Amino acid sequence: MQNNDMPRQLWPEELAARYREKGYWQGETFGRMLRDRAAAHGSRLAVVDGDTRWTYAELLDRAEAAAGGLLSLGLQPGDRVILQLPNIAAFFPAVFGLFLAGLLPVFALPAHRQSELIHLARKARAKALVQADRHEGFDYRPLALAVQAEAPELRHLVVVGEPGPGMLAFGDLRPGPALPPDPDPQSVAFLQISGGSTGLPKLIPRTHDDYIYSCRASAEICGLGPESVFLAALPVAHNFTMSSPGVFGTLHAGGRVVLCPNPSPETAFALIAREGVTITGVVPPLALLWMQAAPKTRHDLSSLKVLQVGGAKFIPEAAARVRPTLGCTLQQVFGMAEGLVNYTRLDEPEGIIVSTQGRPISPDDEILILDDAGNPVAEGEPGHLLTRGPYTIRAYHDDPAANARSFTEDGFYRTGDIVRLLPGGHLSVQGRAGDHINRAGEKISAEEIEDHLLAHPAVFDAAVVSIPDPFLGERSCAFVRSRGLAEFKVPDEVVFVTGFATTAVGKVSRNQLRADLRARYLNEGKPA
Ligand code: OOB
Repeated sequence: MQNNDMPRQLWPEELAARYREKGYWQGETFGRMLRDRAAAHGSRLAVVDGDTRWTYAELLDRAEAAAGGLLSLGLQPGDRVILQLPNIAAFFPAVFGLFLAGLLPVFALPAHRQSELIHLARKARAKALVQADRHEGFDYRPLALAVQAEAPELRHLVVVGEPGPGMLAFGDLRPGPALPPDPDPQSVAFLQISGGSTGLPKLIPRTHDDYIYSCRASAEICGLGPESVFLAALPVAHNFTMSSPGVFGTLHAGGRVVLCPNPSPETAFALIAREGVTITGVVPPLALLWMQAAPKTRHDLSSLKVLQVGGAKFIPEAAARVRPTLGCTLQQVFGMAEGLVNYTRLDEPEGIIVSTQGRPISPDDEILILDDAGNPVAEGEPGHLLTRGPYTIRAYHDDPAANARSFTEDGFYRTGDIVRLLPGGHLSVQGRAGDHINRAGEKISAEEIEDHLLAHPAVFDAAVVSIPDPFLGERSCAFVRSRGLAEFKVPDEVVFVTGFATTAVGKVSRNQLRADLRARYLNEGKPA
C-alpha cells in the first residue's frame, strides 16, 4: 500500500486534462523509463564513473537488485529515503532502485550536514538514509549516526562503501520481495529541496508525469539523442544537473552520463577529452574558471558542443567569451527546483544568448510579472516573477505557512525573482526580492543563518546580508550584536565536533575533551 500521508500532487483536473491532452504528461514513470531504455538500448553505455562503465541493461539489473534489497529491509512503497550521494555511479542504481520499489528519494546534497539532514529527515519522516562512506575527505558515517539520534523514524543507514556500526552496505542489499506494480504517473516520485529564501529548506514534491515532461522537453531543446554524452560536473542531486536536461534528460534520450568527481578544470577537461563529452552544465564562477584554464589546457575540448550556465546570473561580458574561449555554444539556464526552467535556444542569435536568461520550456508555462502591489508591470519593466504550468509545483510538502506565502490562490508560484520580459519572450533576471544570498548558485536563506547565529549564547542579535563578489556573484556577511561579554572571556579556540564524549551518567566529559585536545596538540607538535 502507498503510504497515505503523501498525497497525489494535484493540479486542478481541468489543467491536468489539458496537460495530458497536449502530450506533456505521457503517463510515463521513472521505473518504466529505465526499463524501456534498457529494452531499446541494452548494450549501450548509460553511466561512466572512472573505470566503472555500465550499460543500460547492467544499470537496470543493479537498480532491480537495489529495489528488492531496499524492500527486504521492511520499507513500504511510499516511504521516504534520504539519498545523499556524491557524483558516483552508485547514485543511479540507488535512485532507480528507489523508484522501482515505489520508495521516494529525498535528495540531499553532499555538502549538507546535521542541521539540514535532521530537518529533512523529520520533515519527510524518512525511514532510511543512503550515503557514501567517505567523499572529498569527509566521513559521512558519524554524520549518519548523529542524524539518526535526532530523527527517531530513521531506522536504516545504508552506506555505499564500508558501513560503520549499525549500518548496512548498499552492495550487500540482496533481492527481496517482488517489486510493486508501476505507480500512478501523477503520484509524487520524489522530494527535491528548495534553495529556500526563508528558514530551513522546503520539500518540493515532483510527480513522475511533471518531472519526466521537463526532462524530455529539455533534452529536445538541447538536441540530445543516443550519441549525446553529458558530463555531470555539478552535484548530480541538484535540479539543474538532474533535469535540465541533466542526467535524467540524457538517459531519457538514450545518451551517456559521465560523472565528474569534482568540477575543477583539470578533472573536467580530462573527462571531456577522454569520453567525448558533448554537453555539460556549470554555475557562473565555474564557467569563469574553465574559461581561464581553457587556453592553456593540453586536453582536446573539441567534442564539447554546448556549455550550459545557470543557477545564478551570468554577466553578459563573461557570457560573450564562452564561444571564443571554449569553442562551443553557450546556453543560459534560469531554473528553479520548484519547476519553471528557461533556456536560450541553441540556434538563437548570439546577442540573445549572451544577454538573456532564456525563455520557458513549455508553451503552457504561464508567466506573470507584477509590481509590489500585485498589478502587471508595463511591458519590459522589472517586476516579481510568478509562474504556473505543467511542471511547476502547486504546493510544498507539509508546509502551510510557506504555501500561503509562496503560492497565489489560483496556483501561481511566487519565485522571489525580479525579472524583465523582453519582446521576444525572453527573460532577463534583475535580482531577488527577498533576503536570500545566491553564492555561486548555492542559495542561502538569511533567516536560516541568523537563527544559527542567534543560537549562540554570545550573540544578542544577528542580520545576514549579501555582498557582491566578483567571483561568486554574491557572498554572505553576518552583522552580529554581541551580548556584551568581556573580551578576555571570549574563547581563544573553537573546535567543531559532531558529538561529545559523555560520562557514565551522560554528562559531557570535560576530561575526555581535555585529553582529545592534548592529543591533538601533541600530534600537531604544538605545546599543550
Ligand atoms: C536552480 O535551482 P534552485 O532551486 O537552486 O534555485 C532557483 C533560483 C531562482 O529562483 C533564481 O533566483 C536563481 O536560482 N537562478 C538564477 C539563474 N538560475 C537560477 N538567477 C539568475 N540567472 C540564472 N540563470 O538554480 C536551477 C534549477 C534548474 C536549472 C538551473 C538552475
